[in-house]
Amino acid sequence: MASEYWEEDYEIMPREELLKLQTERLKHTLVRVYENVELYRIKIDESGLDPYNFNSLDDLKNIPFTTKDDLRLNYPFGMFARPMREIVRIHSSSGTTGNPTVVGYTKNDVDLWGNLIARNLYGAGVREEDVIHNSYGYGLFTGGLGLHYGAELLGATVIPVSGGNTERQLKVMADFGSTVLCCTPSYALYIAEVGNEIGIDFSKLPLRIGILGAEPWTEEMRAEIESRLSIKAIDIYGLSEILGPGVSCECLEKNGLHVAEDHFIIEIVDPLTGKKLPSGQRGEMVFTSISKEGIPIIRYRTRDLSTLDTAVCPCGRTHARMAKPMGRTDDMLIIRGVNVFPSQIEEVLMKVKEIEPHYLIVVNRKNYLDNMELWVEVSEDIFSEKMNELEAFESSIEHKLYSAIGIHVDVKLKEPKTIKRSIGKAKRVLDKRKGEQL
Ligand code: DLL
Repeated sequence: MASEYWEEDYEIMPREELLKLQTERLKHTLVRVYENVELYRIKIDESGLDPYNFNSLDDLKNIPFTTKDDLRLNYPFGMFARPMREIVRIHSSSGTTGNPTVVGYTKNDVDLWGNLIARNLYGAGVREEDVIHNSYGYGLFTGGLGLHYGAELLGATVIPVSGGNTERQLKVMADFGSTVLCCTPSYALYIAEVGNEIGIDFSKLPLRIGILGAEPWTEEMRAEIESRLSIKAIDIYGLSEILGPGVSCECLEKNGLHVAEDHFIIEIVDPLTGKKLPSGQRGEMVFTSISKEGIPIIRYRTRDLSTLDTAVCPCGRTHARMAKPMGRTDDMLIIRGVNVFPSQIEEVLMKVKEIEPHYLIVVNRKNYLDNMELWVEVSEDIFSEKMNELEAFESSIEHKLYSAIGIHVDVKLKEPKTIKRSIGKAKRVLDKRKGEQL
């Protein structure tokens, strides 16, 4: 019988051995960054650790965090640990303010990345026979090329369709027999919507798996995508500063994303104090890369919130599972003192069957008071049938939201297709308090 794992030796390695491997790899990484990256020489000196005599994972917590600002201040290549002649690829992630962050990969890094993506795809049930429809954007964004190399390494057929021109995507999908769709969850829904409009019955297509990520999505959104596209939807996570996609991914159990712990150390810290949280508690994920050469990163604060489970998964893999990341510390809205994450709203909305999975949260401040509107589309039928009951329908959703999050949200039902669709990461919040405009 063929193995269930892409790299059995590592994926089901007993945790004790895994921790030994992490210690060994971390030690090498610390020496490398100490000798080659000024910022890390300063941080490691500050911690009082001797990188040449490092032998306890527990000491990692003494090294100060790395933040997005560190990368920005060292823009573009100041944190590279290898000379440019060894860098074979550059990616970059644009922020809303200031310099983008820039990351560089050596040949070995590109190979490592491909291997991790192949591991993710294999764990999600993708095989050589599959035809991979890669709608993640190709370019400086890590999604397109990241998935591409891994899919090729696995031996599947890759269609590098990238994002946009959705009708053409659907033609390609139907004509070429795509079996695996890679894109953001919001784009997957848009593909489903356009497909329905042009009369495609997804249950008749060979499409069977979705490798979806790059933005938060709820379990309710997963159910919607699975039923509309007739696929099994798998969550993949990553960030360019650490690698790109492939830092973690769900297996077929769909119960947490396995972090590639043979290449990354994950810590969960209290976002306010920066202190490590007891196991199982929700906090900010902090990652350290222990195999990368181009731009190794020590204790990177992701701002993404999650919990960690180190119990062995029913699939047999021993790598810890992070819960679906449902928010970022900087996504959290504070509305009249109450903390709200967009994902909490999505969770409530997706349970209302008459509405479409397209919404926008609009936050404003009037007379010194914050208010939150929720624009949400209703389906074509409901809109024409229930015109005069719309108000009652709005208040019923307002009630549901109030009982879930404890604040009043002004629900505004919108006509079908009036909320902007996304081909990449969806924008769910318009914060007029910060001067944002439609
Ligand atoms: O989004 C890498 C990626 C590409 C991941 C394709 C998965 C698939 P960045 O553009 O640097 O990299 O954005 C990273 O996106 O810190 C999270 O806030 C968010 N994010 C990524 N994946 C997920 C996910 C890519 N599965 C930022 N669930 C991260 C929730 C996610 N949020």
